[in-house]
Amino acid sequence: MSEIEEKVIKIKEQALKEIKEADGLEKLNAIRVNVLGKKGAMAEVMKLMRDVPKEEKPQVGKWVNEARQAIEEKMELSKKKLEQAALTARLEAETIDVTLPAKKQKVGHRHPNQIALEEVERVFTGMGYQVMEGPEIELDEYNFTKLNIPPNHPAKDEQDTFYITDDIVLRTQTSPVQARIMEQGKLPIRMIAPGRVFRSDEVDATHSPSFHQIEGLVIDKSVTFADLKGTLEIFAKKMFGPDTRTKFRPHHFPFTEPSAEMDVSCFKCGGKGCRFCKGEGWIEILGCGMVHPHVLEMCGLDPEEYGGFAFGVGLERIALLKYEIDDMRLLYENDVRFLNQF
Ligand code: 2U9
Repeated sequence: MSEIEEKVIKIKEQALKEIKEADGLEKLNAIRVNVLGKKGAMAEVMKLMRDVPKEEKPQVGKWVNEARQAIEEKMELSKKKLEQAALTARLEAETIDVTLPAKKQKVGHRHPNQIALEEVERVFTGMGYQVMEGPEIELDEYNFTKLNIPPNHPAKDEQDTFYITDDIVLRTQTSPVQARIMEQGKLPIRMIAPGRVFRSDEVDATHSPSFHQIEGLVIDKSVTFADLKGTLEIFAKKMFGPDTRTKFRPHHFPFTEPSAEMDVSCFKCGGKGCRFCKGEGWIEILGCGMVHPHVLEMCGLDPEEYGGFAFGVGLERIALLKYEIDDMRLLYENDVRFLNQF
């Protein structure tokens, strides 16, 4: 066997072995460059052709070509196999089992105040009321004077009211919203005003310096106390269940005359008396009354022509009752272990 033939066979054997062992397309490519490339092993052999006698050249050429062909065929085969394997691996990695249950998205929870607010709003908008909002920073005049709370009235005491200046306060009630709407003079009025109010109170289980009220106002010709009672009875039944009974007790507010507080029969025991209602059978829910003629006048309405009723509920009080929460502070701490329960 000639030296050249030996070389060619060796290169071929070595190349076929490496191709067999190649585990990726990059390796295969490297073999191609090293063996068949311009500066590869076969090219080196071809350089030796110069010294081969003319009559033997065709034979040597044949060996080289056969070796090249064998290597290329093997390489092509190996390439196809590796490509197929890569494709199979990719498809396996990308396989989706469409029968698997969907991942549950974590969604937030509505705050109990928000749930209670939306419920109250639903009841009143269902009766044709509009929901109105106003500023939390108010003129003393709208927070107090126009609501028949004159200077030196005990409710204005520094202890209860956050003053910004002598004339400007953090509103202590949402009533100034209604006073402003009345002043606009578009009648009749059927509205509720929900919102944050501020009072200089110490924090405890039932008090906070900032809480929420929902106040209501109806102004029209010939509105009676019976309208007030009927409306608030419907509210109580929708809010606390159809068997809820209501009781009106006389009370006093500067902005209404006559005034009352409304109790509902305990929705836990139905009125027999239990721990929830402290044995009373009744739970105090809201304050209400017929708008004081003096308030109507100060808000630009003629009390001879127009009259109406108003009411006020503490939103936190409703939320605490409805969800049997015994400490108001839980509503402000935003502890997710608490909030997740709603
Ligand atoms: C205008 C005229 C009258 C609003 C009213 C109450 C009775 C009331 C309290 C309930 C618990 C406030 O959150 S609370 O502390 N409110 O009892 N509020 S009548 O009367 C108005 C409002 C606006 C122009």
